[in-house]
Amino acid sequence: MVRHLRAKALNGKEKRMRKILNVILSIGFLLGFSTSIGAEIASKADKLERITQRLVTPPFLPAHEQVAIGPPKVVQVRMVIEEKLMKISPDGATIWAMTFNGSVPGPIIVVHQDDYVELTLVNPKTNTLPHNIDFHAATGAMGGGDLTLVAPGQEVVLRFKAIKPGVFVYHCAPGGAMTPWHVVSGMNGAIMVLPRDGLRDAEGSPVQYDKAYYIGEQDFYVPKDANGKYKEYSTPIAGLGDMVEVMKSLTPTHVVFNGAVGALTGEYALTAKVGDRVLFIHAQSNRDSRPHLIGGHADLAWRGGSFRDKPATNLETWFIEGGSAVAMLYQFRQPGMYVYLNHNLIEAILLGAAAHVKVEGEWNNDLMEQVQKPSPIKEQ
Ligand SMILES: [Cu+2]
Repeated sequence: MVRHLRAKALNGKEKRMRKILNVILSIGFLLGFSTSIGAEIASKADKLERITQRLVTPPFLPAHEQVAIGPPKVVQVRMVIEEKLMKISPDGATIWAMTFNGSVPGPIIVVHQDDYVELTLVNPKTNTLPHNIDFHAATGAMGGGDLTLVAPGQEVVLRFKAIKPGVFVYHCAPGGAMTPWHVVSGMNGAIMVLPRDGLRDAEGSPVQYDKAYYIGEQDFYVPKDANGKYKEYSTPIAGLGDMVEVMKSLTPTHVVFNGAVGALTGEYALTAKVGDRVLFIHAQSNRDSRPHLIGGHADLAWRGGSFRDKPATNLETWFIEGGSAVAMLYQFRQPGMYVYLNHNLIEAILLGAAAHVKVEGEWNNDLMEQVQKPSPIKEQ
């Protein structure tokens, strides 16, 4: 699966380049995007109960209630940014992944509408670049991006109120070409803001899920050398120029689920039992996608990710506008191996955007039966 390679030491030239880049970024960011705040209204968060949410590695979700218990809370989370060289495919391609908490995508946060998210964002001094976070679920200051830019060796605390229920992406957005570069280097994730009284179906009746999985779809743009071999770099910044050229072609070399080709297939398959209602949260921070479950359907799909809207029903394929997340609920009715993929089949099969769901249970011949095995054609 994902193999982490050891970073090579920075040489003197790269150290100087990094310092210059940091200075340019900081100045540009302050001049170009700083938020001017006039009179201020006090936050009501100080009076609320505080809880800590322990974030977990995708495709899993942190422990959470589907229906909120009690009044809104302040949900404290901590993310540590990690730059690391990751192998993303059996074809040998590697990328200097920029990660929240070490994974591509970053961990999913789960709260309820009107809760406050209080994030401590840590950029350890072992990193080489400034980073920040833009939450599509937040209101103001570039989604929090203006208030969270941290250089290596710094941490920052941002609190925002989750006023809209739905699934949303978050991503790093340090400004200029840094923003798409960080996003396609893996620096993105999702947050689910549940309605306080839980999800509702198309008729408005409460609906619960038995399991939930979080899939982060990632387009990668890995440069190749003159012989067509994937290039590997000693630091993230060393690959910037080459990678921007591949990015500008708008042709990804890899499109994967959860950080690497095969990260959710075979022994890493998602699992369910016949009868389970499984919520799939699927995010794409940069490009469009069109998820499909081979052999199943979307019983309910919250298009655009808004839980305030009625879900669509019984879809064969649903859509993700680049820069958003979508939630889909499906009750498995038949056992076996399902493929959950981006139904651009070239992206799914040739570039990597596919997952397996292994479902256990009793086969229902009423839904499907092989009436005759393959056999020689009979004379009519
Ligand atoms: Cu970043």
